[in-house]
Amino acid sequence: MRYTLGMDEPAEIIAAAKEVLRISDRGDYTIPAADLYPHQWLWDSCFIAIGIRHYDVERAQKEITSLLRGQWHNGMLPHIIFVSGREHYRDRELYRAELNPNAPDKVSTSGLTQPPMVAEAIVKIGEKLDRAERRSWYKDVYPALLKHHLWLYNERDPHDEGLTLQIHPWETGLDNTPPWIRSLREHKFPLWIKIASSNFLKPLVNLIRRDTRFVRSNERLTNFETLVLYSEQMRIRRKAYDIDKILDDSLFAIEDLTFNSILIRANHNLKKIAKTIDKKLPEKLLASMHKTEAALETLWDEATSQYYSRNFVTHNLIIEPSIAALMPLYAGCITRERAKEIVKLLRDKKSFGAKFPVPSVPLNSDWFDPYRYWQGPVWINTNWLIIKGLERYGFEEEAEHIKLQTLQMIKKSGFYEYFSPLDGSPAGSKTLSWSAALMIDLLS
Ligand code: 9WN
Repeated sequence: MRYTLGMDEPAEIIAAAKEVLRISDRGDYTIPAADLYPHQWLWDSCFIAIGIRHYDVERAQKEITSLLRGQWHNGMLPHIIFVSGREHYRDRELYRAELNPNAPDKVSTSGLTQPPMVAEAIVKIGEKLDRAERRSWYKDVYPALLKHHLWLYNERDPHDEGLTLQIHPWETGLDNTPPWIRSLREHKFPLWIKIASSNFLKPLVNLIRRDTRFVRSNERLTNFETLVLYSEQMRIRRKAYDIDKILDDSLFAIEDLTFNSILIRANHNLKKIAKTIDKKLPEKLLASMHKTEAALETLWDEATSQYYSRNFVTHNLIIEPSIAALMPLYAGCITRERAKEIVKLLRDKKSFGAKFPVPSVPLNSDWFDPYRYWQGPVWINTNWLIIKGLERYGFEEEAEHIKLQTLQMIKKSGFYEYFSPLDGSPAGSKTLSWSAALMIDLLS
């Protein structure tokens, strides 16, 4: 297949990446992968637009405006907009977003969100437009973007601390990352989860799972993790996505480091957009944005010299290293001293300094597994975020190294979902749209 083998020159790789994106193109939006992810996802479409803008700006704009059609009346951007038709009835049923009066009327969506990458995608598209076009593009999307940021603070920062909280691992985009699975294990689970994830019932659960029909089970979440995430979603659905009710009896409410780092960048981009079109952001929002940057520092742990996510309920840091530790580089608001500490982790061969960087879990973690989803493999979107962060702080050499190794993995195997950090071998879906789109961006 042209898009998996024999790619050498950048032009060939770009052509192959475009082909992957063409296959998953559904008109105004792109699905992440036809096998595993047949709907439109929030941060996927943002990364996809960042790639597509290099050869079709208008289509990249559509990728974003099609996301905005899913916006809830309260401003939330949902993490999935479902395709219609009977085939995917079960996916829509899992959410039943219409239980909440804020759900949109014309499209079916999830009731959760995902990291706020939209502002970055809008600005990156803007870079490809002339001044007048850029202003008109920004004017078109500004009201929805502003509404989304207002929602993030109104609903997800109830104590006005500056950090937003996430109510489900799917909201962080790093589904089974060790800090979440550890936090979820502290939960009391319905007995059926214990029974259903026993070895005895494994064949039955495997039969129901859709993902393992396409990808080897050792590359996906365990049955226990899958069932726990599923049961958390059902609990949130029972509360009809009402945040007060959800927080009333929740142990899983996390101030996620990756999400909040991305929010900080997004805030900068929102300010840029507002300035370009002569809009004044509300004072309260500006104050919250300011607080977020200061609050990020409260996630630093002196004893281990790294940043972590925090449990919203107990206010304790979750001392469980993962790729999130590197994301404050992307936030761009930390001091150079802190940035140097992060780079130390990246260089450390026992930690994140793998032959093929950057593992989603440090190599010396008990959780590390080279092929298991967010518990070890290298993902192209997190590499992209880290590269951008390193460049911002002037660590050009480190950024270039990650870029080159990323290119090697893609050249050898194609646009897979993730790769082993030990030898670069591929895993997951064979054609993940953001792997293709972000490769275009890195090569352009
Ligand atoms: C649940 C689509 C999405 C990504 C996430 C990734 C995975 C979904 C899943 O796929 O999550 O949202 O079914 O596991 O973890 O980051 O946006 O590519």
